[in-house]
Amino acid sequence: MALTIYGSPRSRTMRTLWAAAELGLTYEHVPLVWDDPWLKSPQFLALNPAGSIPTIVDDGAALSESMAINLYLAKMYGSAGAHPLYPSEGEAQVWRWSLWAQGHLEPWLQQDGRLAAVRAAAGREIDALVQASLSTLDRALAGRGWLAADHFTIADLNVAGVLSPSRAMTFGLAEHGAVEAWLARCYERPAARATRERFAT
Ligand SMILES: N[C@@H](CCC(=O)N[C@@H](CS)C(=O)NCC(=O)O)C(=O)O
Repeated sequence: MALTIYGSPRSRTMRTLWAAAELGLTYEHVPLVWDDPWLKSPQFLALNPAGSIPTIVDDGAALSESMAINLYLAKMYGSAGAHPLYPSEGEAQVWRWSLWAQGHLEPWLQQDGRLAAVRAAAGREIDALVQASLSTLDRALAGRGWLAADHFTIADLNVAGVLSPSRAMTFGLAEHGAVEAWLARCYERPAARATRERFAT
């Protein structure tokens, strides 16, 4: 296996770096930032026509989109063992929560500078959408430890990677106790701590 991960840890690439740590993968890291002109070079566009990060190349095959990358890595390298990151039982729930995170959480939380005007125009509407999604997550987590199985899986990582402690701090989780406790459990994991320390985020 020869894996290259393109993307700065101060981007959505952080969730892929965390997944790689959970899986114990070794990789070459190319920490391109979101506005690096090389992302729009013919060489990089051949890897990812969107010219965005994260992008990976694994044994010569390129893949982009953070959720797809994490699902691929987890399925390829994390399907075995007693508590697999990619569980065979619960696979559909892994897809469901990963897609939910990108469809129903990330659009309201992302801090993309180019969307500043859109966010300003939307005003408090976005707060209501964040709260509605957090209520969904809170209800799903009530009485259970993890989203897709009886142990931590890539579904938890993908949703927690979108939410993140720093984003959670901006709106608070006091009214969503199950989410607050689950997010703490996710980020207390050794691989999460090691990744954050390694990349100092
Ligand atoms: N849906 C994509 C979004 C990727 C994305 O927009 N990444 C940002 C950095 S976090 C980026 O590369 N922006 C530069 C651009 O799109 O030109 C994913 O989850 O990977």
